[in-house]
Amino acid sequence: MAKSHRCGWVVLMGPPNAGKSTLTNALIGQKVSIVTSKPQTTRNRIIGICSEDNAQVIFMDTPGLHHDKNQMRGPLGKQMIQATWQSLSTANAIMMVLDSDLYIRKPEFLERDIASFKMAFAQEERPVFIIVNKVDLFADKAKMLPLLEKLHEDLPKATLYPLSAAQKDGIAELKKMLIDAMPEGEPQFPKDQLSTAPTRFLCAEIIREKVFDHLRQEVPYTTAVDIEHWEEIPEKNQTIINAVIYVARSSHKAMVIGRAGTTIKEIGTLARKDIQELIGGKVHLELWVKVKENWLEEINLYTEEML
Ligand SMILES: Nc1nc2c(ncn2[C@@H]2O[C@H](COP(=O)(O)OP(=O)(O)OP(=O)(O)O)[C@@H](O)[C@H]2O)c(=O)[nH]1
Ligand SMILES: [Mg+2]
Repeated sequence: MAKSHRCGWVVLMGPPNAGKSTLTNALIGQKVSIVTSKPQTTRNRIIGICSEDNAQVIFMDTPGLHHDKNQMRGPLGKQMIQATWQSLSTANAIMMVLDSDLYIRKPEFLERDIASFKMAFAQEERPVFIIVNKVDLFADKAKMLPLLEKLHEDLPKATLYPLSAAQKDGIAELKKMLIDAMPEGEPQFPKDQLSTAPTRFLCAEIIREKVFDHLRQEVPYTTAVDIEHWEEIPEKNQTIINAVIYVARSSHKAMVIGRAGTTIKEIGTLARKDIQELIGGKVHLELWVKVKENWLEEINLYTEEML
């Protein structure tokens, strides 16, 4: 291996719904982390690996940390907080991702949302990048100036970087900057590996993404997905997958199923399409909905050992 090879870890952290998972996927060039329009989608640390000839950058997408501690209660909340701060401790460089459009519309929310990060980064020796995301949402870029000034005041050593993760605008340049910030070192993963998450976990996540997309308000937050049966039939190039969507209440079960089963059917159709793309073969997907009032207390339903 040539001496100039760089390798290191980068954490993506920040408030919920800022676009951390969208940015992770854009940097990797493939979907490794689910994305929804609802906050607190990501529940675990998700690793995405970006390999180039002379560098490997390992990205850690983390759960968004809600400013209101009540929103992060219980074992699940605890796990989300832990996943985020632990990832920070192992990173060589830090990206804090922010929704620029939100703080341009509501500047008063900025301090509230970044207070804990500001504290954590105050004495930081490692490179910190503040990703000012979603710049596609407003045409007049001058609108960003007060936000950029405030961020510069708060974190003078950090590099401010406006971009649009959704439109992949500014991604290549960001990647270059991150590679330059990595220490020299050998690759830590095979160069064709994109994530450390097991395929079964990714499939459960895809189903959870569709549940988030199709259900309103609190229902997605009380659901978890478990793959119960996985059977590969090589001669048919087919995989049979049985998955259970756990809900906390029977009223939620009815909502997940929908009138005459329409909602669950749609969730299944969309999930199957994405899973087929992921595993590159035909998929027969069966979904079941089960009520498990205390699943939120059963940490093993949503904890995956990913490294
Ligand atoms: N317009 C626009 N929308 C974006 C951009 N990046 C992300 N989004 C949208 O913002 C929403 C949240 O994106 P995610 O990537 O799930 O955000 P996250 O920070 O991972 O959220 P949590 O995991 O819930 O903390 C989704 O609806 C995305 O499509 C962007 O650059 N522009
Ligand atoms: Mg996310």
